[in-house]
Amino acid sequence: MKPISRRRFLTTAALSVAAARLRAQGGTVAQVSLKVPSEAKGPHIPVDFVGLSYEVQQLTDPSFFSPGNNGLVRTFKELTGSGVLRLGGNTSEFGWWKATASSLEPTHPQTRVVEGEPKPQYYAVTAGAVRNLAGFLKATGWTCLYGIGMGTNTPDRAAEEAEFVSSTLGESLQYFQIGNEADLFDRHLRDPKTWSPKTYLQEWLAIARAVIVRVPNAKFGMPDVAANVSWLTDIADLWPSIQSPPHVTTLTHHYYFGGPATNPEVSIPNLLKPATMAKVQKTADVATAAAKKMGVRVRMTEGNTCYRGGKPGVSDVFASALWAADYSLLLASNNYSGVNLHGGTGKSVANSVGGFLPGDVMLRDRGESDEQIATHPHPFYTPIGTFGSDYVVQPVGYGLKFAGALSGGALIEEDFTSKLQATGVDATAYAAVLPGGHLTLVVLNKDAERDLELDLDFAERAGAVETETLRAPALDSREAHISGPLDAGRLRDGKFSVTVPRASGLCLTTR
Ligand code: BDP
Repeated sequence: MKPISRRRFLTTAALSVAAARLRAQGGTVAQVSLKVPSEAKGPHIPVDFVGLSYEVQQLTDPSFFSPGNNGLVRTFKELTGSGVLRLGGNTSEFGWWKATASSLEPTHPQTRVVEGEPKPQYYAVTAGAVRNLAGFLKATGWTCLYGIGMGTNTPDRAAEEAEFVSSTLGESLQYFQIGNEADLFDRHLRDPKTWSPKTYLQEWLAIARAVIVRVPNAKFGMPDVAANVSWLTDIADLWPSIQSPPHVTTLTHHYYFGGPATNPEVSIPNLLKPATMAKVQKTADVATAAAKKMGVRVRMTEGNTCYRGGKPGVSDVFASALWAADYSLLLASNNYSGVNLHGGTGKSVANSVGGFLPGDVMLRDRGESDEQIATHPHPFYTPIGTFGSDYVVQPVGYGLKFAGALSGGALIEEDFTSKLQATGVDATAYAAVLPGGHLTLVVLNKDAERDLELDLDFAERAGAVETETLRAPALDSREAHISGPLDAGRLRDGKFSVTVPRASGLCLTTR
């Protein structure tokens, strides 16, 4: 028998104590051996994979996305030094380009008032707000996907706005998006009898062509559907029939796990269970096939745990951090160019969903006082919470940041997740080789009860091991912490053993 090394003995001893303690608490431990090859044959994750999504309404306060808004600049940089800010949301359909102080608001939008959709009220976007946005992007190192409305816009107004935005944002502008969730326009903005991917495409082309007249090198992402990814398939099928098509770089869709807050299906166990990610995989299969057909990238441009502003106790707790990390990395492994989780100020999102957040009604019904309600982030799902003049990264934001550890890397094509889940543990794992050659493995143990003891085999690799953890006292704690990187020792014959406690994430790097 091979003699057990002192380190291995100490680690094993410590683990047995931990395991015994856990068993005493009613928890269980699963032991899994994983081989982690060094060859990265999977998709390359862009350095700027991680992104956020905000409402266009946010631009009505030009001091928000501004280089002088130091707290927000700092918090964006805390999430990632190179992210992508997407501006859109339901309020983008009601944003109007106010070119000069004397520009007149368009006549009142003719829409049907529907619960959960924005009220017919316009939001002015001014040159000052766009100039400040340019400064904000420079200060943060982020780029922008800029949303121009379609629902109540005209090709002329859209083109005028695009011209100013393009010249002002310069290199910080990745592309324009025209219209938000057009697959839902039949609810309140268009005639359900005639609205379809085909009629959408006609309207979209009229605006895109008007934009190209003023911005000849304009790039676009589309169709930004809410959920119906079959629109991507339809568009990819229709695309070859378009003469001199505009330069579309990305097919886009949104994703909300469920909603609204009153829906009992929106729960921590449902959010974290493997079946949830199996559904995400199905959507990704449809979206990536359409993108491949069109020869473009695919991106999830707006999403989160629970639509209509999120659900307290699910969207604003640690479970959402594990969900965000897992969701983002699953999309990365499907070759998505990025993910933008939606958030912003409470007012902007309340405006986007008809004036109030169902989660607030829920808390009031439960007897929470206004002071208690104010301690929750608004909207409940926002990655960055606004509390007065303070900006605070929320659990879902920490999950996104944690997933960002693999940005810039090339994924190792190995189905670690199936091996982990074969033991009955609700855990997933992704590994990538990063520029510089080091290998990083992210393990997300979403299981509420079982710890994971991992015996990792990095084959012929040698070197030091560093670990970082994503943790909180419990899945329903309104907090999340990333600690590390800590020096965790060295690989021995390419091997390393480590425990990933239930409800936690581990990011392990071998250098
Ligand atoms: C999306 C909308 C966005 C909303 C969000 C929500 O695009 O404007 O804020 O849902 O319901 O569908 O929370």
